[in-house]
Amino acid sequence: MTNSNHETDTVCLDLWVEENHAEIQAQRFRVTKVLASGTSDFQRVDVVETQALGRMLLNDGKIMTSEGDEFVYHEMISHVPLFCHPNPRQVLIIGGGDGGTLREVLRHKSVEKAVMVEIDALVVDTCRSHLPSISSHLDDPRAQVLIQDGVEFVKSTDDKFDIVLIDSTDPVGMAAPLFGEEFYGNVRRLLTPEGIVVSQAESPFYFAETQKKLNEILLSQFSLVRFYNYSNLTYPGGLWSFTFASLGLCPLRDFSELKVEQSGLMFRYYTPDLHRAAFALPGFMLRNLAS
Ligand code: SPD
Repeated sequence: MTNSNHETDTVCLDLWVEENHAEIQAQRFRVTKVLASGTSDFQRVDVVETQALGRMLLNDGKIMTSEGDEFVYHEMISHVPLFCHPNPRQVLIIGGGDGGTLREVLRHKSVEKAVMVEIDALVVDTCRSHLPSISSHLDDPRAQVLIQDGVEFVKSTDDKFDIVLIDSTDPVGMAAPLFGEEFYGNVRRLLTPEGIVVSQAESPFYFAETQKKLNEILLSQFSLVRFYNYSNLTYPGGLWSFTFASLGLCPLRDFSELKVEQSGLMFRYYTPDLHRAAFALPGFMLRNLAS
């Protein structure tokens, strides 16, 4: 851009990422740099540097994770089930291409093998290059990273797992079957007798119908189903949920605070008190799930 004296003006870029919810509201983050943008057969994948939360991964414009608050989600999806199971050795992660869940799972010494099944190689490659603190354990000797459709994997594998973690995007497009009955029937088949499955379960404020449906599907497959909540900065509404479903193990009765202490691990969000408190649900959510 030039002025009448032919001097160069400074062009000040005012760049933001904006994730809108249901076309009626949105949240924005100021972007200082675009680090990577690409399109795969499945989606558009971006990593941007934000002023507020560091580097941020977006799939099709939806915020997946940020350096600033990823620890909340990744600790809560992993340590809640891993500290309830008596001896978690084999872990399966469906989705989770950024590697954050894998990183947390591998902090547990009992874990002999963690298989991560991510459909989109572009997500894994982009996070490897631009989100090193999150993707740091993709090459761990105990990790097996498969680029494959998780729905097909659970249908066809004969392997058994103590813990299955569904680290999915929202239930639209290719992720929709990850919220379906057939999928959970197959997950159940893969579980060892003390097996636990934990799933990304959206927001109690904005996705009450999704939570209700997911609860019904899980109850049709598992003898114990509970929801638990966490607070984060990047997903719309702040308060989000996971489901905990098992063939018998209870997230409160079978939770071992001693195991947390003996692990010697230090967490940024997860604590034994928070583990228990996360299962205390607001009244509107309890009523929705019971209705
Ligand atoms: N609305 C976004 C929900 C995305 C949950 N998955 C995040 C992946 C982090 N590993």
